Amino acid sequence: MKKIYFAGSIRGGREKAEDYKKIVDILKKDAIILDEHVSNPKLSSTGEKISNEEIYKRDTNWLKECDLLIAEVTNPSLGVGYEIGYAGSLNKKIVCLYEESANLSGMISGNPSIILIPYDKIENLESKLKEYIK
Ligand code: 6IA
Repeated sequence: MKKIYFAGSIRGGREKAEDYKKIVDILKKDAIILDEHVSNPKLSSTGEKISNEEIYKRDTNWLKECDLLIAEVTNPSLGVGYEIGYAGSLNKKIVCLYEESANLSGMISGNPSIILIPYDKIENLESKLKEYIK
């Protein structure tokens, strides 16, 4: 099974946390998810008891290990943007999911090597995602 690093906003705001969970539940059927706790709605923006140094080290190691980065980018997050740039420098495949109404950064929407998947409802994402995880 492919290893997927899932990225979603934490300190950038947890408004979409329930949707991150739904997305990870879809992905988990066919892949190993690294950094799954990003999708835990119970993790607040003041969240986990782990130091910033440990977060950086653990997450950059997972990014090196993953086959694919899937980021939900509706809610802008400095950390998610950093992870996308980091994964790009490692030549990892990158998929960005976002609500159609999102005002996406040009650094994401203008990057020809990022696969962009706008969606109206999470339920309609499953078939699109399957293409990339198989
Ligand atoms: O800038 P943000 O916090 O929104 O960045 C979110 C992204 O950075 C996520 O995709 C995560 O992979 C990573 N990240 C940031 N914080 C954490 C974390 N604990 N645990 C795991 N990954 C993280 C944060 C706890 C903290 C709020 C006390």
